Amino acid sequence: MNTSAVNLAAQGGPWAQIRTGTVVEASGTSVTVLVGSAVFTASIVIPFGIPDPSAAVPPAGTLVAVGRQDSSWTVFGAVLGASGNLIVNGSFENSATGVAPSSWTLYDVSGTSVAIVERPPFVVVGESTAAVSPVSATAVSLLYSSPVDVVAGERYQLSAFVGAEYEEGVAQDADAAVLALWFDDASTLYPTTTDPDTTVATATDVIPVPPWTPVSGTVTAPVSGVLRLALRSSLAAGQAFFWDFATVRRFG
Ligand SMILES: [Ca+2]
Repeated sequence: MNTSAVNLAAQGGPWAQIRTGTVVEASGTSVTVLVGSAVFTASIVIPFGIPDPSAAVPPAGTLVAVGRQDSSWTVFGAVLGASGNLIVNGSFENSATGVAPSSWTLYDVSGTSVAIVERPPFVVVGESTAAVSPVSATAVSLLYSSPVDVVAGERYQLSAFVGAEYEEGVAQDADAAVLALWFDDASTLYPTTTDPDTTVATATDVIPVPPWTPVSGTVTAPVSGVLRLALRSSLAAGQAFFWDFATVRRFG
């Protein structure tokens, strides 16, 4: 797991710092939040006059503002003006096991890969994940999402979780990345893009799942057109990736 983002997220200002993150899981009066490439537990500020504290707990997927002082993180509330998840089937629940995930497209950058829905016991959200594995000796692939209409200058948060599976004796050095792909319109497919791909976040030498490795970051749309989130898997024989909980949100 890339720990530099963890260190960055925990780096102290003179007094405190504010970040934007996505709620991964809500439990009681605390939540698990994904910020950058770090996942941590945060407590919640309850507005005065709320009789039931559990009503103030944001559900999974909510974009929230979190603040840190010393070692404790606190969620102040949902970010108003932020969109919900703009891509279809980001949790890979909409297809049967063993078939290609619906609303996603696989592109072979090099070699040949296959992407199918699997239901392992260690999902992030729901019951299903997308499993990507190489057919050739080595392979680099992009599994990219449904289209999202964007306006130049708007900011987007892209995130996903990846986990690796390695056969016995195989090097544990598979690399993952989340990319933003830019298109003229919703019907154009990769590699017919309008702008260079934006690498939003990377994870090198992804560790065996569980635990999952979060991969997330923000991007500003360079043009008005269409954005698709892409999950890049760089794999060799005996290596495979699971992907889950992919999101694209507009904010700011
Ligand atoms: Ca899922």
